[in-house]
Amino acid sequence: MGRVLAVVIWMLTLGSVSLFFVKKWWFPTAISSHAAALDRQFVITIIVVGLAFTAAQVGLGYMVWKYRETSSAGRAVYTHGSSRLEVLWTIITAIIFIGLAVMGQSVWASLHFNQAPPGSFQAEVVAQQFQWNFHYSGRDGVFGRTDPTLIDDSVLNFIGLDETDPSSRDDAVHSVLAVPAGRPVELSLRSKDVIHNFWVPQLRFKQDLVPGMVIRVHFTANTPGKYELACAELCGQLHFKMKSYMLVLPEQEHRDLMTLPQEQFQTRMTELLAKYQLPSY
Ligand SMILES: [Cu+2]
Repeated sequence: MGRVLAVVIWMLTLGSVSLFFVKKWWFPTAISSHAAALDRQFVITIIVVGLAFTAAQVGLGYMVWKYRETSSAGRAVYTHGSSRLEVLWTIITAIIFIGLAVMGQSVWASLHFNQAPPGSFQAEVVAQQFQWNFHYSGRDGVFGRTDPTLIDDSVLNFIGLDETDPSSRDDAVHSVLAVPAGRPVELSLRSKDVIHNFWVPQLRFKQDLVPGMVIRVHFTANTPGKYELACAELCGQLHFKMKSYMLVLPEQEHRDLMTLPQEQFQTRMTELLAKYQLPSY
């Protein structure tokens, strides 16, 4: 029985590790400037963790094989093990994992701690159960005033836009995010109710939207196209419906869209959504 168990352990190990070599299930192609660095960090981590996992499982199988029950085996004896070895491998593990964290944090910090480059395209994001609202500043580049007391979903004023403010006249609000290709984008993320999470897999980051906070993130998307945008935080019963799209548009097409008045903006957005296809996985 011991031998069978050892072989099962080895087979499971081989099976699960081989999934990473098949490369059938992997990330969708990345489209953002920082994605290569994040992917590199991920691959390094998975190799290190994969080696440790394989070594531990092979060792486990070996022990199960070697110390299996046999007719000649005597009674089991208790052993405390080796404190020196325990200290040693704890230190090695700590060095490896802290090392990985330090290596990864520079990529992470460049996204989350640094200011967005000047001239970034700005969009305000207001998440709610269960939809995304993207607020665009329109032709004047100035966001109209918003006020939580003006929020009224029944008249489709999801973000509380103050219609009496002159800068809000050319603003547009849509459930789809449209960003320019090759230009830095800064999003200001807010939530009206519970914690949501902004996630476009091709951008390689997720960011929570927390009620009462404005969280800024920036990225540069380089490949024009249509991408799925999901809420990645279980935010209620209809969480699964909280999905939308991110359109990455060539700069001119994006500029044209942003200068359209509200009604034409909606129509153009529908056309663009039909024009671009989702990437195949
Ligand atoms: Cu959500």
